[in-house]
Amino acid sequence: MSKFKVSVILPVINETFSLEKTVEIIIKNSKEDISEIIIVVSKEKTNDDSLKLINHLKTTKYPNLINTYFQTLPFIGGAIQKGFEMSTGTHIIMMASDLETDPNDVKILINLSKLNPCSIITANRWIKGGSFKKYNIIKFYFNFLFQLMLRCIFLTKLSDMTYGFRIFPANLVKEIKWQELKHPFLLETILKPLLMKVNIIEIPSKWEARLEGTSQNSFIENFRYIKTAINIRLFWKKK
Ligand SMILES: Nc1nc2c(ncn2[C@@H]2O[C@H](COP(=O)(O)OP(=O)(O)OP(=O)(O)O)[C@@H](O)[C@H]2O)c(=O)[nH]1
Ligand SMILES: [Mg+2]
Repeated sequence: MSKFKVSVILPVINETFSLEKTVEIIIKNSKEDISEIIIVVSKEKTNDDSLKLINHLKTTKYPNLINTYFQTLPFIGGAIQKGFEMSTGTHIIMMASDLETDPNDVKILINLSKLNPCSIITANRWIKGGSFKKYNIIKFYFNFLFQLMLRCIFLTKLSDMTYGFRIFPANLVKEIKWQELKHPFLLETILKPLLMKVNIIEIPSKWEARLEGTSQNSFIENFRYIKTAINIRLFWKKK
């Protein structure tokens, strides 16, 4: 494999200081391993304050490290798929820019990925050392039950398949045909590799609710995850 380099994908809608802190921590801890930070924005939805900050980060604070793209497909899945397409590293990190994916864990993902370059390393809020802070209580119980259901359907010991915070070998994400555009995309990115028997390693991670902006995922949309899981289990075959 060529020299280990990571492309980090950050989708942005309404984050400012959270995005800046995310980028700062990643660069402070892992600059030598990062080939680029790919910020993906929506022409219709990303707000002006975020766009202004992104411009400042790209042109003044971290020139040569940040690339920005407009997504061509809608929603979070469309944004991350754009990042997958544009990434040039040997490995790709998928995370958020709202600080709900702790940027301090990025160096742990990278270090483990260096030791296991063909594996996916994925963050898990449910295992020892992981946690939820200010998570909606109803979502918390639903999330737990859903993970249990997924474990039965996919015969796996993984226990946080809906958390979109992981590092992948780039060749893997480029060879899979992705289908979801909304939040269930985050689940799709673990279920398809799981069916391909890719080795998946979990690390504990602490989730904490965002301090600015709003989630793009409505409560009712969470039920779409079930349809995604069943469709992939029953009908998906890697060509
Ligand atoms: N470019 C782009 N970014 C998005 C889109 N939807 C969400 N994001 C970003 O992706 C990250 C995660 O999205 P959230 O809407 O907070 O969803 P989540 O935290 O995964 O899910 P919940 O816990 O259910 O809110 C955030 O940094 C968002 O700004 C989108 O349509 N386009
Ligand atoms: Mg969020």
